[in-house]
Amino acid sequence: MLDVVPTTTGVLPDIVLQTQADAFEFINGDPLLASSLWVNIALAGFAILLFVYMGRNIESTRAQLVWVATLLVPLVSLSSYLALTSGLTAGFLEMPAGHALANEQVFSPWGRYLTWTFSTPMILVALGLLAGTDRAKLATAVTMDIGMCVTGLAAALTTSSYLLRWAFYVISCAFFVAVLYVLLVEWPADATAAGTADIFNTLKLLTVVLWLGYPILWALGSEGFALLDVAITSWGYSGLDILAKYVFAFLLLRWVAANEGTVADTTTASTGAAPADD
Ligand code: RET
Repeated sequence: MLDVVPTTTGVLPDIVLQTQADAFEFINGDPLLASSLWVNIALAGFAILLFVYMGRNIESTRAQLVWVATLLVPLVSLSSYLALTSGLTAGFLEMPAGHALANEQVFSPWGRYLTWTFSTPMILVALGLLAGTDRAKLATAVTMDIGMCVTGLAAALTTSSYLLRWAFYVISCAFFVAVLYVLLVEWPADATAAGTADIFNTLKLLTVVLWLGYPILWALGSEGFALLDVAITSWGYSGLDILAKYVFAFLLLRWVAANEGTVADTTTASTGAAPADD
């Protein structure tokens, strides 16, 4: 539905796309954009069934915890992509002066940044448990990660000032640096002590390389310098999601299912105590 809105500046178009149904029609009327979302809905559904099956015989508390955290990744993803496709968490924002698309109604899939707040901590919980880390480092990684996602959401939603959009972006990057520090410096040492270094280092590399793609894409996409169009940006995120979520989770679960004893015996880094049921 198109709404007529009064404008005082004369700069804004008189007809503005703004309802949930408008977002739904915009998305599903563009096959490239729509497929970037529907492919992930299908993959998330498949991953949920596969991961439930892969974890069916896992018995120890710690390995079950890794499994549940991993399973939550496609569960959140399914909800996230359904919310985007329906137009519930996507809309149109008027970009501020200074932005390449200033004064235009730009499609914004802001729900992505919102739902990363729930999915990325699960990835970190699974990795931290695999590395046998302690609660302080786990809490640091998770809270810094949530800070990264929420300020990323703020960067995407700020329409009053171009400068402030980038200020939120820089703050989000600062949170990201803290996450990278834990992943690259703290947890590898913990994983070596826990006897999970091989799989941890593979997953760490996958995670760090893929996660670095997200801020780059944000900067190049329609939210940032607008060098890439909306559908290409969306496919960029969807492609990164497929690797950073489903491929990552599959490799992790396959290893956990085959090496449950190692995960169950993992000792907490700081205390040397077996943490399985703490
Ligand atoms: C944003 C923009 C602001 C600066 C930074 C970002 C980083 C995002 C990352 C997202 C990872 C998402 C994953 C989702 C899986 O469900 C918010 C793009 C640093 C790293 C792995």
